[in-house]
Amino acid sequence: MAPQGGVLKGIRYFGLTFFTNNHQPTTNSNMSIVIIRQDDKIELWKKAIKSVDPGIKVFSYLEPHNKEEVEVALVWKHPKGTLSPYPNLKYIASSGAGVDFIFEDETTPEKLPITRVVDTMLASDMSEYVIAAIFSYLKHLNIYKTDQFHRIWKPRPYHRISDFTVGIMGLGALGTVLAKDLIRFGFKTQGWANSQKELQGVKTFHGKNEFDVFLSTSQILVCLLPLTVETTGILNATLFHRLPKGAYVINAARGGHLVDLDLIEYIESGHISGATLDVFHEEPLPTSHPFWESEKINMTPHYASVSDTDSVVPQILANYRRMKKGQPLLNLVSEIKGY
Ligand code: NDP
Ligand code: OXD
Repeated sequence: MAPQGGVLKGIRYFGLTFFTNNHQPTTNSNMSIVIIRQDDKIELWKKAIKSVDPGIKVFSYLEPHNKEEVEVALVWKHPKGTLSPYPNLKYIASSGAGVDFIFEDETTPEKLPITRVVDTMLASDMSEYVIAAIFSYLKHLNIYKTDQFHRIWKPRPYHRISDFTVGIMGLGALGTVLAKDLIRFGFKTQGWANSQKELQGVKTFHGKNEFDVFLSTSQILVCLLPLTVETTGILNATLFHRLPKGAYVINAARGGHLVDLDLIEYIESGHISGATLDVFHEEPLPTSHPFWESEKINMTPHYASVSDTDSVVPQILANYRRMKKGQPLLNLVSEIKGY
């Protein structure tokens, strides 16, 4: 594997998998949540939290507030170093499914539990995105659009659902929902995970030993893995080589999974027929990046599925209440697995 860009350089795993005695619940009603993110959605999240529980104090990290009162940091791609000024944090909540950006921040306070989003809407949105990408590829929709601009009338080989096996890397919250949806459409569906799975109608593989067989039979490969030390750079030349000739690749997980230049090389050689990419090493993707020039790469701006505040805020607040009562937090990230 050839990790690209040192995505997880300085990765650190946190030491707690549940809410322990180190973090006793507090009865101090002055305690609050801080929202730390760099996009323009802080007010949206504040409003959504307030609409469910008007009594909770919620601050943007950019507005004046007492940092000592803050118990929970609700984060999404926070600027590095912005968590350390909070001395009384009880846990860090990612407002998305991924937590890689928290591990990447070497200044994140140690020994704090991390929670993430596990949400049915997030999962069904992802499934819709991947299925849209698959059908666009199968029916050559992007190619016909380009042909249209050049006034070209050229029917391409006809593809049917029954012609393809879709392989999903990652059979977690998102991969499982996608697998079930693909089965409903009639796709031959298989998946690969760390641990053994049983999923009706899905051929399942697990671990390094079964990876090659999984790859060699996946004509459409979808990456829905978390970004960890193990999975960084996993979509590389060795993997592409093992896919059947003409395979199509969809990466909707993280840019750090992909070795960009290996993909370009394999697309140019014809071994990989094309790709749909939603995530990139650097977002927004720099205008000088070669992906912009490739007709066989379809890109979306990290938009495959986005946490919906109405759907997600109740679980954020449920965890907040659990923390207050000293109960174990839900949707914890495992310190051992790193996801
Ligand atoms: P989960 O943690 O629920 O599932 C992860 C899956 O990957 C599990 O099945 C796990 O196996 C498997 N896995 C992890 N490491 C390995 C490994 N080394 N080898 C084999 N299998 C492995 O995550 P989600 O499904 O909730 O989300 C997946 C990722 O999708 C997120 O981490 C995020 O990066 C990305 N994402 C992207 C979005 C977008 O808009 N582009 C939106 C939301 C999420 P096991 O089950 O055995 O543990
Ligand atoms: C997520 C994402 O991890 O949006 O939720 O990428």
